[in-house]
Amino acid sequence: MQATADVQTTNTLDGLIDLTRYPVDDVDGEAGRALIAQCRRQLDEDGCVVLKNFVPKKALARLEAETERLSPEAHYNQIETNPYNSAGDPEKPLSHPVNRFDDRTNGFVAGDRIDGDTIIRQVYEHPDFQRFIGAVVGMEEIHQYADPLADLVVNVLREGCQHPWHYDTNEFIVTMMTRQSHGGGRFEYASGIRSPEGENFAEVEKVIDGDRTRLKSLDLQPGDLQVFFGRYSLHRVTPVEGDKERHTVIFAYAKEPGFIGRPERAQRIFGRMAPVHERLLEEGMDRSDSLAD
Ligand SMILES: O=C(O)CCC(=O)C(=O)O
Ligand SMILES: [Fe+2]
Repeated sequence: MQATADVQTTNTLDGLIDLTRYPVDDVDGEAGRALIAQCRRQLDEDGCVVLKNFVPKKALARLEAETERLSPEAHYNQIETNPYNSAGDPEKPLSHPVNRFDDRTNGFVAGDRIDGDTIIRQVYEHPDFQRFIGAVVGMEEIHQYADPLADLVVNVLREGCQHPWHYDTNEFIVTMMTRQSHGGGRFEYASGIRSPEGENFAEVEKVIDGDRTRLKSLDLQPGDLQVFFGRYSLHRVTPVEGDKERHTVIFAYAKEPGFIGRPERAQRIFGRMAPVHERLLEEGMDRSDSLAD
C-alpha cells in the first residue's frame, strides 16, 4: 500500500530532524517553500547557510555518541597542501598563494563503517532530505555516491589538527557537526573571494597572511547542518585546541547517479579501497572526474 510506505518514509526523520523548524518532509508546503527560499537567498549572497539545531536537542547525545564510537576507525593522512591542491610554481614568488603550503592533518572514517541505523546515515539516505538539499542548492535531483567509502564520512580533527586554507572541487558540500572541540576548530571562510572571472591572488594572499577583514568565522555546534559552496570561497578549519576532538560528518552527493571516486584517492584518503575500487583498478578506469580533496 503506497500510503503506508509514504507514512513510514516520513516517520523515520521524526526525532532525527527538528521538523517543526525545518519541515524538510514537506518542501511543497508553505513553510517548506519559505525555508527553501530563505536558504537559497543566503547561499546566493554568502555561499553558506547554517541550519542551527537541525538535529533536535533530544537526539544530540545519541548523535555525538555515534561519531565518538566511530572516530577510532579514522585513517589519518598528513599532507602538505596549497589552497588549490596543486603543485607550487617556482616562477612565482614564495609569498604567492600557489606557493603557500600548510599541513592538512585530519582523519576520515569511511562510509562503510557507518551503519544504517545511525542518525547520520538515516538522514543522508532519506529521500525527503535529499529532495530538500537538491532544492536548496538549485538542482533538480541529487544522488548519493555509489562509493561505499566516500559517500558519508566523518572528518576527525584531534588536538593540533587543522584543515588549512583551500577551495573545494565539489559543487557543494553538506556537513553536520556532531562534536565540537574545547577550543579552535573554527570554520572560517572568505565568501566569493574568487570567481570564474579570476583568482584574485592579491586578496587571497592577504587572507593567508592573516588579514581577517573579509573573513567570517562560524560558531558551529553539534546538531548544526551547513550547506556550503566552497569552490569560490576560500575556507579552513583552524587548529583544534584541547583534548576533545572535533567531528563533522560530510554528506557527499552528486548530480548523476553512480558516482565512484578514484581508487588511488580511496587508498590515500582512507588507507584502503573497497571491492568496487579494486575492480575499477583492474578494469582500468576511463574517466576524468575525481572527488574533491
Ligand atoms: O570539517 C569541516 O567543517 C569542513 C572541512 C572542509 O572544508 C572539507 O572537507 O573540504
Ligand atoms: Fe572544504
